[in-house]
Amino acid sequence: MNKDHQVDDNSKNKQLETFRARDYENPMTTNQGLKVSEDEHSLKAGTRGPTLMEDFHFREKMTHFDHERIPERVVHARGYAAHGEFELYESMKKYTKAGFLQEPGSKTPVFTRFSTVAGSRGSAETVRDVRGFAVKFYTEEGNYDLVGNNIPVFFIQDAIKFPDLVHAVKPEPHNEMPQAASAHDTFWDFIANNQESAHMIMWHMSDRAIPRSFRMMEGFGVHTYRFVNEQGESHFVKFHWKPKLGVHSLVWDEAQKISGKDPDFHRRDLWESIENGDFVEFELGVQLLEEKDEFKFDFDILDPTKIWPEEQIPVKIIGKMTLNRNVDNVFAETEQVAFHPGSVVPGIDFTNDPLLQGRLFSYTDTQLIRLGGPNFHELPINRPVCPFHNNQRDGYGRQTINVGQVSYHKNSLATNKPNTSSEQDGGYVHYQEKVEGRKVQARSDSFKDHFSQARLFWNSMSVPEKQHIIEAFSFEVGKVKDMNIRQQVVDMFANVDTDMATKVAQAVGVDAPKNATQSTITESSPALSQENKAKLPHTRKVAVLIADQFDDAVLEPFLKASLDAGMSIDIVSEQFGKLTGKNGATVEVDETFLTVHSVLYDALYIVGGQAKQPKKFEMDLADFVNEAYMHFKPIGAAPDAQKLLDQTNVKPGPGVLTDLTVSGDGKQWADTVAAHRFWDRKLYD
Ligand code: HDE
Repeated sequence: MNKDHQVDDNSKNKQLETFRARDYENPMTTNQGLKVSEDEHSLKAGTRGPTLMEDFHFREKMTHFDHERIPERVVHARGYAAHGEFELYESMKKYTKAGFLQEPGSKTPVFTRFSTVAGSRGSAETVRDVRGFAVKFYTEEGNYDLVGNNIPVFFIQDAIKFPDLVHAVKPEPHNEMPQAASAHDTFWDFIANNQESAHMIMWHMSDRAIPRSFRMMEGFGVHTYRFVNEQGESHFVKFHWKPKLGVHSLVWDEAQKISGKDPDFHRRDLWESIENGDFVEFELGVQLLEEKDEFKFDFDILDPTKIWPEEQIPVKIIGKMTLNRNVDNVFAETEQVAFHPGSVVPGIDFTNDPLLQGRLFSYTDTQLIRLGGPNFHELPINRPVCPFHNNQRDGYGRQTINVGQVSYHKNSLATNKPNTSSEQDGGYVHYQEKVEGRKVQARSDSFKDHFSQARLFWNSMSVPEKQHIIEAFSFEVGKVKDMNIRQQVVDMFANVDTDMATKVAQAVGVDAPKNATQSTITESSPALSQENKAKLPHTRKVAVLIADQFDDAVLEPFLKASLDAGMSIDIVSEQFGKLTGKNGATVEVDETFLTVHSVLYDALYIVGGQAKQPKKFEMDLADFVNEAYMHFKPIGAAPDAQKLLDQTNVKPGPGVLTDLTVSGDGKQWADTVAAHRFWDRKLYD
């Protein structure tokens, strides 16, 4: 590797430090550095007179304000990000020469932005949508961007259709509704008429599209990329991010209510975890395939609507990303970060996936309009940590002061500097894939099976997951006004599962599908079900519902055991202030029934207080508890709380721990909280 490119682990943090402006520690000046004497009153001709043009400070301040906004991202506008590091577990030398994948234990700074796709920048975060999962690795050989999603496949197979997909899912142009939602006519019209979307839609209707937290969802590179090693040998590779906390979701009713109660639910969750020191961990996995095996499967490995089933091609875990620092300024970092799948390093290369090929054009193009010109790579968050030199010059917002006479290649005046580097010296050389063919506007026949993997996904779901998919279809298609589109959707998904489509048809009031040819796939892939992922109590949010004269003998050990298990606790009551227990212990109220709601918590513990509570407390508590019960959440109730519990809809059964006193490590409670949802709870019996 080129020696000038070596940087240390903290390089990104150090680099950013030089750009941090601690304005709050300094006297106010204009942008020209002039100290300001007055910032409350504009310059006027007399206290009641007109404002004068001469007031340069007023004009500078107002002009800057008038230009504060930039265009939001055309997709993925609503996002949130954090800094961290990637640590390699195992050398990938055998497969790739990428510098950051050589030495076990080596660390690379990263910046990761999660996002929704369809909504605008101010939209709610818990909508049903794909989540973006974009990671920028600041490597010593330049920035490498792994720009992925939380779903491993995509809606379309060729990038030329992306504008159509996005136009269809965005709010309808004539009335700009609905915001951040796919439940409307144009989206489902697109789906029914572009059946390559079938597999993606199964994921989109599943619980994956309503994650509980950015910290609890998987990430996928989606496309097939290439690893290339020192010897020039290539392997196909797919990338996976596996969250340490397992994969968890909201329930749909809850997700919709959170959109109102806390539209910032996901960013708050990420921000608070990092502030609390609960750093966010994802392991990086790769699926590797030898070049000779390219045609071994019954799907085309270049088709982005297909997964490589993990049971056939195992995911090899090679490292871990830890997000451990929140941004200092959301605009400067999260909003101005510019990802690009074409930002690669030697050892990582592309394939002919037609979706990927189109993306390689789109991402630079979009930054030009969004970030106002060709110099966005100079913004602190986008700067590589290694030096960069070339003959590009000028343009809006240029920050580098290029010194010297020469800005062209080749030259003799500067001894041909900046000079190119050979492959041995770290120069990027494209993989010499042999390509031949006629120029055609067509798709390979091997891309034409749209339903086999959609059915593989369906077969892999647990009973509750299948039920959620049917309910999601019924909601989404039920919002479609055009009955003909409803019918087309039902007919399309009968190819995946006729019984599922028939249930949706009943729910949305159209005919059962006729002449369906359900896919004959009988296999399943257990890795696709969320039920089979890790379940931990760590960082689960628990609300303790409590009033004055509470049973302190019960509360203290409960709090200790829950905190020891890594849960986070909010004391919730009718109003803020201190509550006093029967034995004189006191507890401070964190939130009230007005400021929070059960949808914002993973589990409840009902402690109550003195025997008779005001009616309002009882009603607010019952509302809180009933909702959590409907959302299949763990509920514990202390012995004193039984009377309160009797006034709710809660029945003894799965995930309901009555007469609960926690002692020691509180294993039963911790296991119950870890389970997250109790789908076999009978709500209506
Ligand atoms: Fe993107 N996508 N995309 N996309 N995408 C953008 O780039 C595009 C696709 C993804 O947090 C845009 O900077 C095309 C697949 C993420 O800043 C834009 C196609 C996957 C983000 C763009 C796709 C993604 C974007 C908008 C079809 C998963 C947010 C703003 C060929 C593998 C990154 C921007 C962030 C953002 C184009 C499809 C992931 C317009 C043309 C497939 C995570 O350039």
